[in-house]
Amino acid sequence: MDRAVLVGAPTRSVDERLADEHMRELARLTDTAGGEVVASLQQRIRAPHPRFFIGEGKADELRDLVEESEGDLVIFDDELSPGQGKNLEDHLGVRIMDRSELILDIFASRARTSEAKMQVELAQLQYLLPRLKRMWSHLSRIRGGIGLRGPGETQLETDRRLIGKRISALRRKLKDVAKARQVQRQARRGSYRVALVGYTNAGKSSLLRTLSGSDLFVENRLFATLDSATRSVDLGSGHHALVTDTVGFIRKLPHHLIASFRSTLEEAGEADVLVHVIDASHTDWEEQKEVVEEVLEELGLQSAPQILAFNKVDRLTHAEEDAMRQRIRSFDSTPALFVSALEMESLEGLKETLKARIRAKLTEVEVRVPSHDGAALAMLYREGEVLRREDNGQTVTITVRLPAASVARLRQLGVGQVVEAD
Ligand SMILES: Nc1nc2c(ncn2[C@@H]2O[C@H](COP(=O)(O)OP(=O)(O)OP(=O)(O)O)[C@@H](O)[C@H]2O)c(=O)[nH]1
Ligand SMILES: [Mg+2]
Repeated sequence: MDRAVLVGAPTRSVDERLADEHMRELARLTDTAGGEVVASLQQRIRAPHPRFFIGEGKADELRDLVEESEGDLVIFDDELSPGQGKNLEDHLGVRIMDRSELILDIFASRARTSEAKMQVELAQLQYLLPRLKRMWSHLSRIRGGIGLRGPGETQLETDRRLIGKRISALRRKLKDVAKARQVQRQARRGSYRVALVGYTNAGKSSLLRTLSGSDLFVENRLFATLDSATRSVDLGSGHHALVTDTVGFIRKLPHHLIASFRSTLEEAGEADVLVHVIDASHTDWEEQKEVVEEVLEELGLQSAPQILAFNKVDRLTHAEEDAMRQRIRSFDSTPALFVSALEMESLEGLKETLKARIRAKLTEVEVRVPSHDGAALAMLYREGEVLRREDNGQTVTITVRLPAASVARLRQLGVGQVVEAD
């Protein structure tokens, strides 16, 4: 296990409490990556120093600290330039990582599907390319996914040209996968689609697990989920939604990662509504919420319809919950709900809200079908909400609320007579 020394260098404008929280988060990331935190150091800076990011005196102090604590890895909370990384490595004599690299490393060890693996590898290679000189020494330590150690690829794959080639190959393959997924998505057209987004560890997977009663990986570590998973959720009264769980966001998410996960996240963009899951029990939920909003903006999703789900309220006292409701009221007009992913009953409000949205999208039509057309009748009951039914011998007249796609299909199939009700 790596013995890690953490370094934070917040600018003077960041308040104390937040700066501490950022260090705690870096420690959690280190733990998630399998490292052990043996020491940490902070310096307030006005602006990054060109040579070491932190000041030169502080860099000497860091060297002593590394020695004292027998650290073999130094992790910076901020992104280092290739030059700074190299200078620090020379000065300290141990491996240097920055936050981006740490996150990439976690993603690499956690990616499961081939698509996620390719996305992470692409991001890693793009990060690696300008830092090749420094990386050369510890390339072999980068775990999984990077594809440099596959069979028959044992030697000099680190060459820039080859990495460049690999990057284009990955881009091509990912494009194909994205295309295949689009076909899959088209098959889902007509269903109401919900995407769960939010900060890592907010409880997205837990929420979907409870809503759908299916098995999904949940863990009290960062980035438990890297691959989006979609489940059908029964909302009651014959309504269903397809709910997608997505990768969690984090402060200073490396932009290469956002770029390579873009196509997976684009799926969120096609959803009818985004449910933004917030860990209400986290002291810094407001900052986390802002981070998520920033990433959504980067993905061009800032104006997608949203519902805020304040999760983990089981951990709040009534007083805390009340205070929070007050705070939220002052925000904006985004609908907000309090839930606990661990308690099914607390999710009723969310289900009702989704149902109301589905209803608002349905078109009410009157359909007259021959009474022997069992298939058509079954379809109406399956896909819609039947409001009235009149049997008059040869024909059945059904008033039903249907998704637009079903109405179109009825017309296409020429099933009976379809009249839009008003
Ligand atoms: N007390 C409490 N714990 C919760 C609740 N929802 C989730 N958790 C816990 O929070 C941790 C993270 O839950 P996940 O569902 O894995 O969170 P996630 O948002 O999917 O996280 P990533 O996949 O890492 O982005 C787990 O330990 C859950 O058991 C809740 O409503 N109440
Ligand atoms: Mg998850």
